Amino acid sequence: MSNLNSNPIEEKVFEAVNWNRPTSPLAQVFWDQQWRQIWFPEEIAVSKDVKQWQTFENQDTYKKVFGGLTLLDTIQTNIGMNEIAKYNPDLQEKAVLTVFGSFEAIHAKSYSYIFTTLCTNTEIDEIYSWVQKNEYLQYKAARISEVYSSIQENDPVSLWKAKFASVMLESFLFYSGFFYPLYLGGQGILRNSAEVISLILRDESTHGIAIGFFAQNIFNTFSKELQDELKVWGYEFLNDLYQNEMKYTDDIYAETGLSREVKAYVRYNANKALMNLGLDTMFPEEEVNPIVMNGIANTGSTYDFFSQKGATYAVAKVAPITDDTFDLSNC
Ligand code: MN3
Ligand code: MN3
Repeated sequence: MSNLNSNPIEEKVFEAVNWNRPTSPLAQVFWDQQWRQIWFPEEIAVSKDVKQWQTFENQDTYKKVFGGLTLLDTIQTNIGMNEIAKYNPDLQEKAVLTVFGSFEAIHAKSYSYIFTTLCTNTEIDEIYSWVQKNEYLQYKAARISEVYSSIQENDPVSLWKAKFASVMLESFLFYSGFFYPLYLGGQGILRNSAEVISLILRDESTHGIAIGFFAQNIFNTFSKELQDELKVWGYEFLNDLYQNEMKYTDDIYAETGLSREVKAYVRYNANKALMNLGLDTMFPEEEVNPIVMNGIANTGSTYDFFSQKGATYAVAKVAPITDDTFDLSNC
């Protein structure tokens, strides 16, 4: 009973989220956008891919790609969004991050839906066991999770680092995996599975931009000295993950002869991740396979992001995200 009479000075005051007074400039916009994008894997007829799958020659790479993506989305659900939302001081951003976390759970589950449609139980068990054994996959999971798990209460530096790591995961590290279904889907191969990936990719684009924006808001409060120090940390972190990603790509794409093209796409997305964080790009511009670049444009949906701001809520059939989609200068 003594706890009830503890010193009032030590008592935590619980604050209620108040959406009537904006406390984070774009929280409402990101909230609306994420809900507008709601989708479930079962809405996509992956079973139409079964026939092509039976004669598809690079099943091994395809399964590994999806196994790797499942691990990253599992971490993003259970550690990433949970930890970042927990320590993020702004209550509106916290709500947005929690919603993002729910979508991560949908992503992680959607690969299982594809597996269960295309693969036997034995094959599925083999993939999940491969995930636990692949050193490059485990390495990136460990590096990202470590930053997520190091956030301290009332410590904006560790929170910024976690948001940096989240953007690395969502805008950069997923793309060695996204490449393959987009590359195939763009050529009419396993198109329905590619459609699922394009829906995940659309969510990740929103997350990368939102979390990058939230990270920039923290970064801008730091002194020039601290910013410089954190930039060094950030580029080193990215470079370490990049070296690992090159080995991962060689490992899983060996049988396809596509490694070189996947790597170009990975570098392109590493630059995009840096841009989301308001930092200078790191890799020179190079050509990316146009089939993959058109991967999301081919999904046949239509929609426009910020132009719908303030419009009546509608569950629209949504569409490709392009470089112009999240032009924050319009807000
Ligand atoms: Mn995800
Ligand atoms: Mn995400």
